[in-house]
Amino acid sequence: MAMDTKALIMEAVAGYTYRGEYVRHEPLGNGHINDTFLVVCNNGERDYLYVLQRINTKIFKDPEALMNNIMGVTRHIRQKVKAEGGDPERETINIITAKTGEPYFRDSDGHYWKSYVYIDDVTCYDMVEKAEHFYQCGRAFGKFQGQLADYPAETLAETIPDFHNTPKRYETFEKAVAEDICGRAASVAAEIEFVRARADFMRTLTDLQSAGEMPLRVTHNDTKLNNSLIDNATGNAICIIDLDTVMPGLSVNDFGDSIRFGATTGAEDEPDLSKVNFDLSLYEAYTRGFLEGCAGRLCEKELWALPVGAKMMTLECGMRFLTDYLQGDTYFRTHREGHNLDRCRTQFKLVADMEKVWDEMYAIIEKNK
Ligand code: GN1
Ligand code: MG
Repeated sequence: MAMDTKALIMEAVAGYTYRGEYVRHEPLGNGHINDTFLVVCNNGERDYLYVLQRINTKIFKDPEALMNNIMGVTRHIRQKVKAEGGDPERETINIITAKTGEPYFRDSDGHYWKSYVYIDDVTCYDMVEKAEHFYQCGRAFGKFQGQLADYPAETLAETIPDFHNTPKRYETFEKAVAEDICGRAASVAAEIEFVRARADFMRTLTDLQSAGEMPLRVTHNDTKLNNSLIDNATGNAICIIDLDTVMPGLSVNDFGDSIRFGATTGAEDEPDLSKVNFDLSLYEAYTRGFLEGCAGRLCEKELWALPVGAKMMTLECGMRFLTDYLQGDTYFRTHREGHNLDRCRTQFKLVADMEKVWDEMYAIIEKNK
């Protein structure tokens, strides 16, 4: 029989050499996939804080390859940070190896865990409170891409194959509609229609990529605002976290995923759509930061496709939430009835808003490039 989570957490804690004695742990963050905890230890003089995360292996099927990616990428970033005179303890995550010497801990139930040093005196925002933070977030994700520009991409495992292959995601969606295993399709006919009307658009980026017009880069692939840490003292975004989906990918998707999550007046799961509007000024703030962070590295085609990336990631994410709703909410963690449907609707509202200001989105890129 599976052991309870508390017992497994304690087993994982015992699998690491933390400084001081274990005091307590608590859930950390709002991730939809992995289980994340803050572990507090104390040596009689001060606390030592660690992040401990159980990897969801239903989704990340090869956790050892995932950890190899993270070890390689953080080692690379650490060297860059050192070379620039930055603080390698705070400007990338520092993975702790388990007592076994491996970069992960495997518990008696077969779960894989990873752990890293908690970075203190930073804030992780779930919604943009000040445009400046979003600008900072853009800079940090742009810089992240620069730091990994010379990373040997071919050594990275694809932790989730076809992660941002939107046409493939569309096929999966159509299959979910056809199977309709929960009998929910009829009640979301409008949302299904919204997706279908944009089926052609979904090929835009993959077509450019197949034609060799879009360079493959090392990308983060989950560039939500809450995956960047803002230093409380300086207000600068100093560290990019959640490196599970670092893989070869498209720069415009990294740009786009940030926009879908941050350039909005409502939360990703806001049930009241009147509160959810695409915010062009936030889009501009992020664009400025991202282009500064990329420091001239993006080619003309990528610059042109930035708005496409924004709409693509928003549409894709909404479609993924809808697919999960149709399939019985088995992928994203949900906290209430219809949670995935609420999430889907905010994304589609943002897509519709973007379509209304499409020309302005291009103009903002032109102005800032
Ligand atoms: C998931 O677990 P979290 O919150 O880091 C998902 C992303 C989605 C995001 C939507 C591996 O990320 O792709 O954009 O939810 N991660 C995975 O909020 O599927
Ligand atoms: Mg993630």
